[in-house]
Amino acid sequence: MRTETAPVVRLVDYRPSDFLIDRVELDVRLHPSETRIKAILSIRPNPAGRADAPLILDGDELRLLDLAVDGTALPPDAFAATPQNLTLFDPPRAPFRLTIETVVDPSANTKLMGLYRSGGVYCTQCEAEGFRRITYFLDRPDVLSVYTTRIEAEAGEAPVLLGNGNPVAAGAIPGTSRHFAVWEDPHPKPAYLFAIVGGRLDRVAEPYRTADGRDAEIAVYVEPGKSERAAFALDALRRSMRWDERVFGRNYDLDVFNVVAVSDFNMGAMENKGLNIFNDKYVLASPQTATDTDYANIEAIIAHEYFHNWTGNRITCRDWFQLCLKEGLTVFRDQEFSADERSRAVQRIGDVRTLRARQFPEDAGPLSHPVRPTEYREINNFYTATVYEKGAEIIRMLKSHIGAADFARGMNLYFERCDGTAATVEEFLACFAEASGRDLSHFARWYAQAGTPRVVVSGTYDAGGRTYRLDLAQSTAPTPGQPLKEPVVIPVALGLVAEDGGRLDAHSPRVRDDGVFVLDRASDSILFSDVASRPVPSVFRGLSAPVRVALDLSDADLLTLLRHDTDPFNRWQAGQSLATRLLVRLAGVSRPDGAEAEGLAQALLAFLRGNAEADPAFAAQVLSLPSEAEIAQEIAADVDPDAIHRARKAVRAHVGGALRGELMRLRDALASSAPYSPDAASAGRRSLRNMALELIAAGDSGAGAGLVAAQYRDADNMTDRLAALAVNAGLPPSAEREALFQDFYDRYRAEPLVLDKWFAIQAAMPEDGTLERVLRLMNDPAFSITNPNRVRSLVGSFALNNATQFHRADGRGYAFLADMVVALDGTNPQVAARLLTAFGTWRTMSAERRQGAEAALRRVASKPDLSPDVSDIVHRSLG
Ligand code: 0A1
Ligand code: ZN
Repeated sequence: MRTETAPVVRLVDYRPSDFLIDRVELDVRLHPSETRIKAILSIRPNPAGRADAPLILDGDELRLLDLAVDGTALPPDAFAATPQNLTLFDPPRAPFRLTIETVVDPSANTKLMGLYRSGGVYCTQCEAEGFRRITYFLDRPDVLSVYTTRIEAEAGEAPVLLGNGNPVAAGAIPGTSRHFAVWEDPHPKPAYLFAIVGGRLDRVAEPYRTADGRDAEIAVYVEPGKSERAAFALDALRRSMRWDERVFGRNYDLDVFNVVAVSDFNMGAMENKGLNIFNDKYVLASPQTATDTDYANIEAIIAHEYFHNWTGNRITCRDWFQLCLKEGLTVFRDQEFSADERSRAVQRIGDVRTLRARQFPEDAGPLSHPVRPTEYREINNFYTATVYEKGAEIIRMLKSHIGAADFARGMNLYFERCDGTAATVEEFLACFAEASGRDLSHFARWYAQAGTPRVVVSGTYDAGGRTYRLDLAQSTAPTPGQPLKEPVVIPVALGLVAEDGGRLDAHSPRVRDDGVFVLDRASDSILFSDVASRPVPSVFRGLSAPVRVALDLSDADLLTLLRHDTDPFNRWQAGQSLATRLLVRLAGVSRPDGAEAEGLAQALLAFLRGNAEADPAFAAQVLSLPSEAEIAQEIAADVDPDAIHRARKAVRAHVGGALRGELMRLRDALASSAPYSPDAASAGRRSLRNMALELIAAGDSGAGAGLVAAQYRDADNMTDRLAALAVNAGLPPSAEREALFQDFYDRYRAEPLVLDKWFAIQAAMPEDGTLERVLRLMNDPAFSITNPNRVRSLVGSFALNNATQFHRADGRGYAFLADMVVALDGTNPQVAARLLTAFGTWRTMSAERRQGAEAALRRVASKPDLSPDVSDIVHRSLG
């Protein structure tokens, strides 16, 4: 076990490694409890390092069996081995070969880092610092090596043996029941991209010829009997590869590309070179077991991991502070892929919803950090929404700031210049500065400054002078360690909309032809001339920067935008702003009157009549009210989740009642008798039908119950059946309601990924008995505390999707989560630490809730032997 107070690692302390490892030859003999690893490392002093330094290799819970330098055993006083380090006090100052033999126990590895077993399959997870749990190594991303890996196992236990790179040899080991495979990866890579897999797996595969003429085979490996559920992932992989060729000019660079699905995995998936390992939730899909959302997630994550082959693998990170270099850029790439494959507007709305739901609160709370942090105690805790999602927003802004053509030139320069290296954010930005001929030093502040900027916008029309002035002012609140903030470079995509929806030919020399104005100081104004009538400003189209916008438009102006804006994102935003304003107001009264939602209801009705059938996916987004968490963010202090829930419920009930006729009509019009297809258009129709069901039930639970029962029974796919079950969860308590849950359980008792949905829906029920329900479900045979997907579905859903019950005024929700974190910390600290981040908004809650949350956090902090992961989060949360 590592110690509780891990030392702080600082960006300013970066030094090149004193040694380099050019080649790694591994021989892994798989065994359930005693896997032996022989590593031969070709080491040389780094000319950029210190000449007289000892060689200190990283380890983590390792046991050394054997050690030799150039084939000769070392005298005991020449080295020291602990579970955490292997030190050679005075290593050769010329190239040498170091042979290390270690032994590990994959079955006992509950942290799921390094080599472990998942459902009998051997697999590895090495990012960020897992390779050191396999052998002693310079486990840092700027040490790049070529790897040859020999894997040996019982042929019966692990008939499939996979490694990075290309397969070069395989066969039985005569006279034994064992066999072996040898894999060679010609591309130098850091240890975090190493992977092996061994097990019984089924395979689906197809040939792939790259645009530049390489013949490769792409394959997906899954649990035996599930190969039909791998077809969609394989299809998504092929489409991702074509897209990267077409849009970024990137070709694949090995003879095989393998994806393996495992059922125990801490994160979503991992981009190991040529051997991606996935949480099976993001691979397996069939119409009967996966929802439209699952299909979309699978497509996006398959693309994300594949795109890492260039942004992450061919060009990797110099150190972990540069994590956004690969993650922000790769998220941007996968978002663009999904936008091209599906609907750009709906994709953007979804991405912004995620940004606001996860990143904005993170950046407003105690865990706020810059996209490129300057220090960390535990790197696992920095795989955050800020690094990923805000990191992607920075790339999006970079593109709009310098323009698409210069952005493309900059990307090409980056791929050319940095290929094969471990790069920094500075090197990345230098490519775009050079390609565009612009100084990006001010833009770079986005990487260093934490917090969500707030931009206040106001407009003044002068009818006599036919001018319109927009005043913009930016500010950013202090964040931990950053009391003072500077202005950042904010691209503002904007336009003016005439009150009657007609065209307005307004001009300002400060707005570019593409409609972007760049706000790069604390405040600025734009003067438009030739403005024929009072306009309605449409600002931050497509949310052109990750900021909060304060623009006090009247309800009438918002209705104009909802009706007439040419930017679909801002049409949607106008509806959300209208609803948010109402919900915040109603959350402030003890008995919210749903009738106050009549204006909103009429606006939505008019919108539906004009748009629903033309673009159902978009219409579903317009109908979907801001979440309780979004309303809480808007209120920002002394939050009472019960009041927010009541307000939202009243508004939904009124809207559902007022729109009932139109919603019923739409449900019929959108019904389909065609067999299920996961394509975006079909999914869009289902999403609007199911949104309609939700609203109808909110308006009239009796009518809702009837529709729910029928849809649940008749559904031929998981999307519709689960949507019915989710609406069922919101109906008043009854025996019928529980019977439906029981039916779902009985149908899917053999399908863990489907039961995860069942756990998640129940854990999110906004009623008093939910905590008891969750405690009961933890004893269900389908639940397992060692499987991260189960834990996230039940405990994670309770903490993150159930504001009224997690933030119970009596503190029992907090106490429960604290108990879970403490219980899990002993087996899987990464999952425990991630659950604990649910406390991130505790300081914004009402006083009694703050008390309960603080007590729970202090109780966690007081436990002896906390992991560095949990210790880091709990202390920052309290700090
Ligand atoms: N690089 C992966 C994310 C990842 C990070 C750490 C892990 O360790 C448990 C696993 C995966 C990605 O961006 O997909
Ligand atoms: Zn990634």
